[in-house]
Amino acid sequence: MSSISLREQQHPLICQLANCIESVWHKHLDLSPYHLPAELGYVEGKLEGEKLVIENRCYQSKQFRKMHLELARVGNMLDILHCVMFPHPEYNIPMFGSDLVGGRGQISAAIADLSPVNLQRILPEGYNTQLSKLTVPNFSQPRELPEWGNIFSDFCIFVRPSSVEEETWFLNHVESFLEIHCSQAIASQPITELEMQEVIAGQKNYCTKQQQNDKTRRVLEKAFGVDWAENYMTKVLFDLPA
Ligand code: BLA
Repeated sequence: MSSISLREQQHPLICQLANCIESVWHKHLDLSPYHLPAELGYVEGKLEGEKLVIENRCYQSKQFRKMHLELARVGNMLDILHCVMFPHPEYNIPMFGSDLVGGRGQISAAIADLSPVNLQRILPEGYNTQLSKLTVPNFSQPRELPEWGNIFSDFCIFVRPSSVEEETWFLNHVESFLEIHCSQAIASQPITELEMQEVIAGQKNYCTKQQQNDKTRRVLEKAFGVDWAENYMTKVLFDLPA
């Protein structure tokens, strides 16, 4: 099954965001394929008797070591979009991350951020200027970040969209993040070896914190087992540069 068909079966916001992400990527960046570890591009398992299907699309570009878009579906119960753009550590640019989790017609978690990768949690000036100009939509159901969520910036959006209108606000806001990210990234200059060490530490901290997301881990463990989940979370979802 191609990922177009999985996408079309998923919640409309997931399908729209997946299309949006790929179209902004194609518009700004010179993409080449990124090969995931063998056997992990398309996977199927069983979660409580329901079929869990995971489909991955992965690219790289001059500024980004790995641009990962993942769609997952558990029977008719759970629809997931997961996306992370990992910059090459020779660029001091943030990590874009987004997760949409929903089921039975309702998205329960919609999160997107451009997360700083230095230990002081400061975004580059150009990002700050551009992001500060965005109008933050007035979502009726904001959500509380978990403890490990201190990696996210002040611009992070984490909500339960309560209507089609709010879903559109979320979609448009993430599109603005991606437009800002791609244009800032293209304009950014490589950093020194010393600065690179700090960026690598920041990316490592980001991944270590994301690996503490028990809600993601539990879904993967129940479908594929503890060892498979650990491998997937550390080698596919949140791996570190070699
Ligand atoms: C929440 N992630 C969740 C939830 C589930 C998953 C079931 C709970 C939904 C809810 O509370 O309403 C599951 N997410 C998955 C699975 C995958 C996935 C199985 O991506 C497999 C690929 N998560 C990310 C990224 C971010 C992220 C990139 O992968 C943010 C940039 C955040 N997901 C995130 C946060 C929560 C969440 C902050 C809420 C966690 C909590 O409330 O404890």
